[in-house]
Amino acid sequence: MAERTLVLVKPDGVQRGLAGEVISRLERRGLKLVGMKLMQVSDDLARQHYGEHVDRPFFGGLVSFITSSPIVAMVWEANNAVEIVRNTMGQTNPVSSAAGTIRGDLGIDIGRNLVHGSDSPESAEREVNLFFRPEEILSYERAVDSWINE
Ligand code: IDP
Ligand code: MG
Repeated sequence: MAERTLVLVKPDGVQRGLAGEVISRLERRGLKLVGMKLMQVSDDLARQHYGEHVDRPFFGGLVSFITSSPIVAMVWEANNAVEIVRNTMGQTNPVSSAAGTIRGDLGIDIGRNLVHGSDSPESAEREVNLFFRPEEILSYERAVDSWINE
């Protein structure tokens, strides 16, 4: 099975009407969408998801931001999905994100950087399981697959 990764359109992205833009960029890149839902993140889920940052000064703000308004949670699949999504998103701080990336084209502030993408295959597995039940992730064939992967 191809690698899977968790992508979130954060509250700023949904509020600004950019969920479609994010989805479109990942679709056009060639990744396969295998799970998607609009959801309100609970305080508990936010703290689990961002657990690695619990001691950072921005943790409180990050949890209140991600729980402040709905997000779009997605699972995308491809060989090397984690790395491909990370480089499609751009650097964490939009100030240094390359033009052509989601954050580099659409954002200017590290606290409003529009998207989340898992940072390793191990994080991806943990995060996908946090946000999705197994039956919410679908397996299907795309007729176009042989035009995307050799
Ligand atoms: P990532 O989202 O690119 O993986 P992480 O270092 O995992 O970046 O940080 C998680 C999120 O926390 C970032 O996307 C950003 O929204 C927020 N964040 C990270 N560093 C800072 C900071 O210095 N100030 C404010 N928010 C930050
Ligand atoms: Mg991260």
